[in-house]
Amino acid sequence: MKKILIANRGEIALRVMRTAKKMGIKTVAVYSEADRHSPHVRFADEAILLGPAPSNQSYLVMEKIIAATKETGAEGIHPGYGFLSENAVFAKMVEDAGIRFIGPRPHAIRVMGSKLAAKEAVRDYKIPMVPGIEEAITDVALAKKIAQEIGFPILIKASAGGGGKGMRVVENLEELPQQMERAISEAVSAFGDGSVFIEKYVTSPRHIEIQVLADTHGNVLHLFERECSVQRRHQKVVEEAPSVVLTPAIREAMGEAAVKVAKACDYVGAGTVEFLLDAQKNFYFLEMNTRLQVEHPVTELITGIDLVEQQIKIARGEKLAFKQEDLSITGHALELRVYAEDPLNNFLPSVGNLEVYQHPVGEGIRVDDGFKQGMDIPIYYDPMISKLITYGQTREAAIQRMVEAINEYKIEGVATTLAFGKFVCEHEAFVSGNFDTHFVKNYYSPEKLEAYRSEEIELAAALGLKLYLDNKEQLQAPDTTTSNWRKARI
Ligand code: MV4
Repeated sequence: MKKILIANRGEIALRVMRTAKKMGIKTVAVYSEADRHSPHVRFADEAILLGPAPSNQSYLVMEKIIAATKETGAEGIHPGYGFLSENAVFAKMVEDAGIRFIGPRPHAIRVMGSKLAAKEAVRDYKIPMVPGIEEAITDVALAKKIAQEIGFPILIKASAGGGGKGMRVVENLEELPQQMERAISEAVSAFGDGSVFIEKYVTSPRHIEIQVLADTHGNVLHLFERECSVQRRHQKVVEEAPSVVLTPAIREAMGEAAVKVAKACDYVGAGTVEFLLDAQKNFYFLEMNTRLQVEHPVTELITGIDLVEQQIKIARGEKLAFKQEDLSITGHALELRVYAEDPLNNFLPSVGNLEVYQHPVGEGIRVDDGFKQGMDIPIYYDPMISKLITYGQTREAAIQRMVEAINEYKIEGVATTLAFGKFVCEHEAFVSGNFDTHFVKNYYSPEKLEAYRSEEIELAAALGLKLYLDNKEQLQAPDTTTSNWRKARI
């Protein structure tokens, strides 16, 4: 592959192009009318306009992307995340057009796109799963019987689900019929597929995912875990690697389970296997994401492996150049997603002009972004401004770098989640590592953020005063007879 097209925008398009350039591969950007002046368009060797700003007229139009690939002579398509990245129809269309899809085969995307199909695919692989059923259910009487067998609380989940849609916790028999009806109708309207199933509800889990890489020669490896428990309404806030709670034994067992899941669907490329970890440290397979994830940089920092480079090499048909034994974890990495959203106003998107935008730079700091100062943040797409990734030898060092780096951002023109991110990173529960998927719900409120910020201002003022008082003596009447330097030597 000498030239690839990146079917995406923003930070991930840029991030993919950077690695392509490093590998000597030419890049083709695609863009919508809202993105004419975006960095990903400028960075690419060539760029093709897709159409109007709404993604269903640009980034989601499969035929236009295939046409742009043919027109420019690109030999592969990298889909990034979101948009068409987990669309099996698109992956098939790309293949049929004689273009390499830099990602898994349509079969793996299709199987993992359905939770029930995924359960069926891994059935013979002895993967730990939450107690529950493996077929869609419509009959309320049968659902009641199953719920009683499993024991309340139960969770009704949509097979086609994602982002928590079509998911309902049921505490007792009485509320089951209504909740089931709601889950089904939500699933029908969101996915056009009303298939739901039942699982035991794991009440306070941690969300831990394993990065996998699989080549076309049957080699499958894992690159350890990412801890993604800190999320807000199924939107991840802070991700880290490694997780503070995994012992080497659990890590190995989860890694092996993830490799089996990948094998069960003939996976090729970079993928992520999601698990729940309960309070007793039992883990259960949830689902597999068949794309490069937003939070992949934390894995890159602790393993030293460029995941996009691996994706491209795998798509070229190369064998993985390392074995499981060659991989190890060095240091600790955190990622904070910085959004143009107002944490004091229910995280309402705060689109507008990035009048001032300066991000931190320095050792142990990586910023993946797709904006420049002066640009507008369009209303049409995800309002993520940048990903702030920090690295340190220890978790404490990575957290400290994160807090310092947050302080170094200068953003004006839109509200951001930076202060919320700092609140999280300095929270006792986060620092101690003792948290689960309910972190934000349990510990965050706009009032707490306000209190935290005024405390911070008071602390800064007190520190300023102390410094002033400490230095006052020296700052006062200059001693003309003996310099301080001379005094220090005496
Ligand atoms: C669960 C669960 C508890 N018990 N399944 C949320 C989205 C989808 N990927 C699966 N999800 C969950 N499945 C059982 N049996 C709790 C969640 C869940 C969750 C999982 C990971 C990260 C954040 C979450 C927030 C709420 C619920």
